[in-house]
Amino acid sequence: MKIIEQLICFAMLASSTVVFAQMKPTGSAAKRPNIVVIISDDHAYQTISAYGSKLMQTPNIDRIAKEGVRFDKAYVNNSICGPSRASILTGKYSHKNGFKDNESSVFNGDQDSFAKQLQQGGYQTAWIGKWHLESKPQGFDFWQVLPDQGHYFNPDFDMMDGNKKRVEGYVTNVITDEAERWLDHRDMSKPFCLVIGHKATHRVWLPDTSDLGKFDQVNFPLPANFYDSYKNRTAASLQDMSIEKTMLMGYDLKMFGTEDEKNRDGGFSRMTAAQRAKVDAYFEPVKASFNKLKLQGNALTEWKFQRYMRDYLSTAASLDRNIGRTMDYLDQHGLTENTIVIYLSDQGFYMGEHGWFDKRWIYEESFRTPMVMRYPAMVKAGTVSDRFVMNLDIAPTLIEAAGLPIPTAVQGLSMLPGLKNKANQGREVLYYHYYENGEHAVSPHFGIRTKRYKLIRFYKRVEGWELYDLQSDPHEMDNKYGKKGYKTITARLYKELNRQIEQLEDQDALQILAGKRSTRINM
Ligand code: SGN
Ligand code: CA
Repeated sequence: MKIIEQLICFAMLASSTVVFAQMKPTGSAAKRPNIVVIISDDHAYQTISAYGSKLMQTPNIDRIAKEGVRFDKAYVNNSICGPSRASILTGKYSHKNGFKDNESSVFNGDQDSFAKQLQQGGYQTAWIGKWHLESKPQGFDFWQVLPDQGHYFNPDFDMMDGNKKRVEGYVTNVITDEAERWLDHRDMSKPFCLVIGHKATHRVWLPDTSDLGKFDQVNFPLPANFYDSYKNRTAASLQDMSIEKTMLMGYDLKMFGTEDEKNRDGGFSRMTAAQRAKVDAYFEPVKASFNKLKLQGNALTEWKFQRYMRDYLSTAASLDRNIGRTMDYLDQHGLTENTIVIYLSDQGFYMGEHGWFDKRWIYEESFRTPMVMRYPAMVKAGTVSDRFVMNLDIAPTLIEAAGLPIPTAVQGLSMLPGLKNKANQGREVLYYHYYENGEHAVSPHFGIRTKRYKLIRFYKRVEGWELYDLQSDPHEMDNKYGKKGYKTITARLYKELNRQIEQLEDQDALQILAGKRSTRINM
């Protein structure tokens, strides 16, 4: 080869190496992990045995934790479905991604998301199940989503081609089947990212027919603060989410007054005759014995609590079993080693604490969410992490795991550095902002949580501050705001709150704190 030819050849080789190096993800291209994110709805960590729950066994969620990591301090930025999902997708707080509440927000799908990043980076992407973001999914090669909240029996799906599809069966089984079908037919030449959005365990809790009666022999203990008087906590005293007053005998607990009323219920009217016969055969005798009891006052409230627990946990049993099916699928197809599996709920939920069901609050039960992750290539089996992680960390974690650069606009932090190096403690402070001001009457609020304290600013429905010392008062019953001895810590937390708000550029909160916005509404 002449010198000149050699030089040209070398230049070509060098330039192709450069191009390859640019395209090549930071991890090994061949080894880019597959990703399965399973997002449930309203699943309380208090009911998961991996988190020490004695209420029921959840062997499959526990398995993810045992083979990977259990995050004990996982939180959400805004404890309600649509906003949490929008933050999971974008890695940004609600004020940045625009989806602040379920009442009026529509997700702007034109914005960036982890799905788009992965898709552009060569992944095949899919979202199957509950979506609840009001606009069509973008960034997915395939999607098939429940319209709005979806139904437990014989769910309808919105399909990519604009059609609707109804699938007979119980929603958690059906979503798992549809996810498996997609996995079977995916493009095997690419790594994949599949999000499975379960409807369970959202209100109103309807178990699969095979799980009816599963907890009938159990008498569930009342949480210590079940009979909360909400002393010194105005917002808590004004909510509409108590088991006593808000939970309905018919709609929620299936103790319908008349057959007509039951037939009009959307969950019941869509059952097949065979499904309906099984469901009726279970609930009708419960109703007959309840009617004989003629309960009132606390006895009635406690009966409702027991029914709530039974229905909720039976619904969760199917969720856990189906998570197991997805794990088995990975095993059977040789995908276990190179697939990241993350299980989380869109937020936490009250199982009678403070007398409540539902979510929304910055208080621990709803602010915290269960989150477990398996990633054999990086995470040591049986890891327990008490770092502060958030729903908005999912996007940067997945982008980084795929070897792609994390866009600068992402506010969440990748969880990978903390998993690689225990000394990396991540964030010290969590920032939260809840906006909705309708159903369940929870006042909008924002605040911060440090390792020990929580400072909360309520606005709009209630004007006021709350301060908790989580060390001495883990159940957040004793509002210390304005109390003697708390001046210094309040000033320090107030400064930190301001710092978070400025750093995260939450203009609404900034104006409220600066007193530039009248937030009071007439009640
Ligand atoms: C529905 C429920 C509420 C629940 C919201 C938000 N009412 O409105 O209890 O808080 O969804 O849930 S229901 O009568 O429809 O059951 S979320 O999961 O979408 O955040
Ligand atoms: Ca939810």
